[in-house]
Amino acid sequence: MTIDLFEQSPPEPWAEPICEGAVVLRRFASVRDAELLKEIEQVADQAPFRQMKTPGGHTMSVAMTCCGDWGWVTDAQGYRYQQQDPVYGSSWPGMPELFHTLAAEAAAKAGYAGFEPDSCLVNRYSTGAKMGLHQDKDEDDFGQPIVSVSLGTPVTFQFGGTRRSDRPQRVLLEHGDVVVWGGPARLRYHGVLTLKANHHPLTGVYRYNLTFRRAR
Ligand code: MD3
Ligand code: FE
Repeated sequence: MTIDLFEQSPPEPWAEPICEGAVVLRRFASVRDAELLKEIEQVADQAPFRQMKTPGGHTMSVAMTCCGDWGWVTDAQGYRYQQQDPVYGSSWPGMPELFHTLAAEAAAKAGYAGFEPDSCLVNRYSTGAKMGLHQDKDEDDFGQPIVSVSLGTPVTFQFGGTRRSDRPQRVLLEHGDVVVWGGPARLRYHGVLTLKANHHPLTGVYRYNLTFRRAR
């Protein structure tokens, strides 16, 4: 018997619980990675990545764009979802079928059948970018889960409690990892440590994160 090194299939995704209500589906998005990247580029052709300002006047280190019916924005007026891209005043690009399907399948796998995201925030981290501890609370219904898809270079994710002062646990998120957050995990503080200089064959220096939400 011979072992054929050229006919190996990619590793199967596997589920890793983080806490009650949160599960990492390791490599869940890997098989569709090139298509996902193409879709991100097409979204960014219509709605370019931009570094928005927080209500406090700081420019975010993460560059963002959105697709779907509702886009998440921040400016001097505050954080909110809106249907127009503030750069051009036009609607956000439609959510690609692949995005919607992937998010719904991941949610179902985590026990949230029927998840219908109406918003996808696309975060682009370059070396040195980070996201401080925060809660996602601009959505109407916290009963809806959030699905996040990581692509490109790895990063250490921080997952805290329901108070900012709760000491966060650390989870390494790598290319293709999908996380579903719902139920008791939905309002927990979370953030992303500073992205280290790195290279990924598909994304170069970047880490992308797609965050799927039901905004309304
Ligand atoms: C845990 N983005 O855009 S996604 C964000 O990697 C955001 O770009 C991060 O946090 C990123 O708001 C992390 C993972 C995530 C998203 C929502 C959550 C974790 C969460 C909601 C509740 C608890
Ligand atoms: Fe968040």
